Amino acid sequence: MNSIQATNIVKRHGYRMGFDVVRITSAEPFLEAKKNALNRLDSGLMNGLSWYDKARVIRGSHPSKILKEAKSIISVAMSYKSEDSDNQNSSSSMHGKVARYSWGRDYHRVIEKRLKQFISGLSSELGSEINSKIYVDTGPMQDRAVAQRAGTGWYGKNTNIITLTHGSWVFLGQVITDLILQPDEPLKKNCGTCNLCIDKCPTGAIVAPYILDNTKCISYLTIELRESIPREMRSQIGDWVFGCDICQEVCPPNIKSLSTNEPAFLPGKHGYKTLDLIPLLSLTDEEFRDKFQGTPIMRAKRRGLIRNICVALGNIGDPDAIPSLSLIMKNPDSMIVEHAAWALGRIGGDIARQALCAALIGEDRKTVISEIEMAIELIDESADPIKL
Ligand code: B12
Repeated sequence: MNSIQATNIVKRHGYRMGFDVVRITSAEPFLEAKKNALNRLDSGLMNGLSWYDKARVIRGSHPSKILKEAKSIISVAMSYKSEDSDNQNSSSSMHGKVARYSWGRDYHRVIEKRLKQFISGLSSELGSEINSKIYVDTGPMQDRAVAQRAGTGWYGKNTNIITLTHGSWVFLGQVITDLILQPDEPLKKNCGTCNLCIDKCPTGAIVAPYILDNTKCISYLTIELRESIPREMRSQIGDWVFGCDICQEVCPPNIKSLSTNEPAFLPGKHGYKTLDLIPLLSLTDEEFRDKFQGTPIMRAKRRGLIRNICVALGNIGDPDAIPSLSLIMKNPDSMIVEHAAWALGRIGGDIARQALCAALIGEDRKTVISEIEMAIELIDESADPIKL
């Protein structure tokens, strides 16, 4: 069988397995992506992700370091865009938004499993064992660089890969193989003069076209960051409690993009589109696991999610949140208490102030005291008629 026939079989089989885009690139090193990623690291724009280091970038830019006999890479994209069905079941305003990629089941597991089935089916069709390495954000490979070179999509200015059919609402995966296949060309498309993602990012995280400052991205702040969210960023996070989609929601190619056919990514059954915030504040570790097992939300961990919920409640500003936030002020975890204090300060009013003052009694953690004092100050400032 020649490489053209093998390529046709690979693509046909890939589409049959439910992937929305299936393209091929060579296993040559990704030198441009390596340079860009190393620059990003050097400039501190990937700070906060300790696992994203130089060694990882170098390894992920050289497929032959991962699979010695690598010849081709099969790049796949799978849509996670569902129709905007609403799974809110309460009329309260105290809901937080969850990024679309986590409305369903954890994509790493779903796509990795599908790619394994794809490879085993392909081996049978081609009549020979395939040497392969599979990645779906599961290792050092630069998933977007592979997708760009294979023509699976083009780099948007928000750094996301945008496909022709399904926009950027796609997960990316790839199989590095020893198969000799016909490589596709990169797409001849770009974002032109559109800067909507840059203009609409509330934290200014897209510091220049194609360059994201990880430390400012709401997705990083609400998912990856394990510590306190910097004070100056909190008010810009709005009601996002896990990830953020603003730079994709405003992106024109996403508006008419096709929806997913994959039931695992539909909301309601496995995951959540929005979260009813108040009940989550009192979740135990076990309850957290029961509710979010198998969804990407597990990554934030319970304490990260509670921290994010406090921030969202502060931004929503509904005084009905005060009793639950006051209870959280007794939490032994100072990070959580700091964010609850901040939220009470933002909501303001006498009852919030009383809760903050009560929490000061017997409190000896410096960071907590300082956060409570700032929150009280904020309430006093907004109540001071001279400063109004
Ligand atoms: C680290 C990481 C993050 C970090 C940092 C994001 C970032 N932009 O780097 C955080 C936690 C913030 C994050 C957020 C999100 N992530 Co993420 N993340 C990753 C991860 C693990 C590595 C990405 C990476 O290497 N970044 C380093 C920088 C240097 O690479 P880059 O952003 O791709 O930048 C390239 C371009 O800037 C380009 N470039 C530079 N200059 C120029 C100039 C021109 C003219 C051009 C054309 C290109 C160009 O070169 C760079 C290197 O290739 C990948 C999985 C993986 N293993 O690859 C998923 C991945 C990128 N994430 C993904 C998703 C879904 C998200 C979110 C949408 C989730 C959400 N809704 O909250 C957001 C999107 C935020 C955003 N605008 O990027 C998907 C993206 C799918 C897609 N369509 O692109 C990936 C590919 C996972 C997957 N396998 O599906 N993520």
